[in-house]
Amino acid sequence: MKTAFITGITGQDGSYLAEHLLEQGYKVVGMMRRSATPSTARFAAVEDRVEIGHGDLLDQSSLMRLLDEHKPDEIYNLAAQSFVHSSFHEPIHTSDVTGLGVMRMLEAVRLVCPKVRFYQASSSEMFGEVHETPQRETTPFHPRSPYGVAKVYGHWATVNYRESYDMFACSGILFNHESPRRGKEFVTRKISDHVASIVFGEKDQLALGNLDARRDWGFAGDYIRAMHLMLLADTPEDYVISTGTTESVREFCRIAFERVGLNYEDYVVVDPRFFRPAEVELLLGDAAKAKEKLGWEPEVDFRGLVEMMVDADLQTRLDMYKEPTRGFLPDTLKVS
Ligand code: NAP
Ligand code: F7E
Repeated sequence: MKTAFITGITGQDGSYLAEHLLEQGYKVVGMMRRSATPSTARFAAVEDRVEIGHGDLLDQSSLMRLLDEHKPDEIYNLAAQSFVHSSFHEPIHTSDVTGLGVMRMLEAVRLVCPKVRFYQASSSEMFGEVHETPQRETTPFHPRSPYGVAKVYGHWATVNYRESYDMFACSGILFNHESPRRGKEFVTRKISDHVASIVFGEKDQLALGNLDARRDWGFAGDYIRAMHLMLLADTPEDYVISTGTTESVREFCRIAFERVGLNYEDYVVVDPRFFRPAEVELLLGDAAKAKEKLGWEPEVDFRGLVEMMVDADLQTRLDMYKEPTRGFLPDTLKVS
């Protein structure tokens, strides 16, 4: 039985990846950092099948101890301070975790288990102020936030360790991917959660920042399959993972409110607090290499993603309130 070691197991991607790898017959070890209120909610469905090891990307010795203890075949480095907006408020912390944390993982691998297959969670935020559209593996980087800068560092550290030490190290340049398990600070989940709150009378409006920003949004459940495929390939390479479509925040709002028979213009207000010092205006990925070499393709389209997220947040409220106070509910929801 192969062992997979996942950092960031409590996050959105960590939970989907753990489920996927367990289905594929892996033993899964997840790294969790100490917290006053530890949260295993996202991977609750498989909690009793995941082994937890305590460690932190800020603590080199914990990483080395865990790799030595568990001797994994594959490592997925998903842990990061991943919220771009916060990276402007906590640039040093973000650099330490999201940038230097990758180097700590790579050093732990080099010293403890150099034959392991290593995946680094790189990001389309590295393209930032884009130099070409669509963005592909060869597009130059121009990050627009401390988060993006830190991810560029982690990306090149991964490439460098592959070239210097012949390690099987891959960097997945993933475009935005979302799900009902997305944190509520990210715009997609903020919108779906507010739609449900508005329908059930908890809130009357939704305050957002830049409605014209465009993203290539996919479903997290599709994207974690690509991570696994990268580590199963014959050679370690870097891949763009994206849907090849781009939509605005405004369009996400329009479809989300339409799902419950409401007009987003009646509820969305623009609040300057949610603007960033520098913005990434447009992202659109070209995942042709992943399709050709890994056979990877996304299964959920943009509308399917929006409706999945809105429905999940409605379902949670429906279980509490039974009746909506505004709009209507999709037929597929179930009253318990
Ligand atoms: P997420 O939900 O924010 O999860 C981040 C994870 O990192 C959490 O488990 C968090 O643990 C952990 N973490 C944070 N600081 C840590 C530290 N010092 N030591 C150990 N663990 C730490 O992120 P995600 O959406 O699943 O994304 C997974 C990875 O892909 C991240 O590296 C992200 O930057 C990258 N990425 C995401 C996207 C996307 O659209 N989702 C796109 C491209 C790349 P706590 O629960 O303790 O906070
Ligand atoms: O913002 C705009 C905001 O915070 C998307 C992370 O997973 O994907 C994510 O980073 C867009 C931006 O994600 C609000 O200005 C408008 O243009 O959902 P987001 P992100 O910054 O794209 C990349 C690929 C990652 O790697 C990151 O880890 O939406 N926007 N109004 C807003 N954004 C937020 N959060 N809140 C608003 O009210």
